[in-house]
Amino acid sequence: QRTHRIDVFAAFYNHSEINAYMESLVQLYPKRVQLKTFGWSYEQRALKILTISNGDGRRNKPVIFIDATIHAREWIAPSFALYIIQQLLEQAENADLLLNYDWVIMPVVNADGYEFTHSDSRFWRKTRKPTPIEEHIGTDINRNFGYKWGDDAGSSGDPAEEIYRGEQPFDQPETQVLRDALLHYKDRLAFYLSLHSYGNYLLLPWGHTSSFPDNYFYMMEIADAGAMAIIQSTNGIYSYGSGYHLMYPTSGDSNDFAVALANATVAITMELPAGGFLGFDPWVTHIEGIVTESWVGVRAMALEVISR
Ligand code: ING
Ligand code: ZN
Repeated sequence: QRTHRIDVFAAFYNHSEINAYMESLVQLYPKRVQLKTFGWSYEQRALKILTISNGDGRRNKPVIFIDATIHAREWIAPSFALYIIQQLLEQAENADLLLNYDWVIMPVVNADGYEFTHSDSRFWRKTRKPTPIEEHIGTDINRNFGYKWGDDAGSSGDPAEEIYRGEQPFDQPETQVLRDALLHYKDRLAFYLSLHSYGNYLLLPWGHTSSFPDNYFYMMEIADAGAMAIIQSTNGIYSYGSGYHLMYPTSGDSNDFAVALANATVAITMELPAGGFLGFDPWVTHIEGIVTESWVGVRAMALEVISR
């Protein structure tokens, strides 16, 4: 049958194109790819998660879990997720990454917001579910997780704000889906990577406090491997350290949740490079450079995780 192919460097793709592409991968690689709808967005879009293996039939390998598009306007993130999928499926040189690990990839978490950035408002960040205040729509998924939710600084209770945390932890269906997916892989989450833009940062836990998780120095070694590989390949510069110290305090984010409640050994929020007018909107002509550079970093981090 016809399979739909995506040229990652040629365009930004919307939610339904990305879902159709993932469906086509199931047809193309039936032994290596599984696609599961983990739930639906507020506007009833299917939230799909792709699992990639080498097809050797071994079950319950440790997992490298990658999500993108928690924030709608950060368009380079889903493009990079698609590029990672193609690298794992099509490039024989990446077979070492799949020998003892499965990769689980969710390219579009905030499906409604992402569609809205294509149809209406390019710089929308939040979901599209109404809030108690009629004129304000949307919640920040990365403040809606139920670990240290609403703790101190780092989120807002005001629906007008871009970092509005919601009325309750996990009151957004998209947050519930990502929570359930992470908990599904609990205790075999070797590496959780959340793709955002922008700023060239590798953000480690914690976001909610100035202190550090027990294995912070191990996480720093992983981040260091990624940053060093990137600087050697393109001279691209990444800073790495805890989100709290390097950027700003955040509470209720997915990174902290993954480590605290889903037992992720390493959690990194990768802030991809800026582009375009406002940082979130790189030109199509910049996609290739950004995703190929970023892959060098992610590959190096994965190899460092795998070598332990
Ligand atoms: N930045 C992240 C945000 O959610 C972040 C920064 C994430 C900091 C996780 C610490 C932990 O605000 C963007 N660009 O979304
Ligand atoms: Zn973001």
